[in-house]
Amino acid sequence: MKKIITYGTFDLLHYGHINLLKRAKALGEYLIVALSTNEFNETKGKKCYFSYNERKTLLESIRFVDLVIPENNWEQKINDVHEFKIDTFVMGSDWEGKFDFLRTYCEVVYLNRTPEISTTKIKQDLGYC
Ligand code: C2G
Repeated sequence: MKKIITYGTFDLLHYGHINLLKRAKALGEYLIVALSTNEFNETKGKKCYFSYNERKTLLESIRFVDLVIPENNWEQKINDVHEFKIDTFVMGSDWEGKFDFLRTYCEVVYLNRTPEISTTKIKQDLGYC
């Protein structure tokens, strides 16, 4: 069974995220999402609208997603790849090249980002920033 992992905040969940998760799952049979905790997001300079548990519930309801685990820090990826016996690490193309160090441990794939949608755009279009 080919196992895939991807990482992110997924707040506010939108179709760009779904496009990523759908394509990531298509690369194997089992998709793990490492979901950034609120505390980790603070270090990323991101303020979440939904709590970790709310974002986890949303992701677990997506048919492409098989398991959601916490992403607590930048350093856990190598351990995650070993612990979950990951075959392929996937991220959107805005992260192109940033995680190539993982090629020692697994396949690394960057999928094209869905260009026209982002949480920032949603907030701007709604007049919130
Ligand atoms: N994404 C996408 N298209 C968009 C928006 C996001 O393909 N229009 C992808 C991103 O490239 C990423 C995933 O969806 O692969 C999750 O996006 P974010 O929640 O913004 O993730 P980020 O905050 O970048 O956290 O350790 C990695 C970090 O946790 C990534």
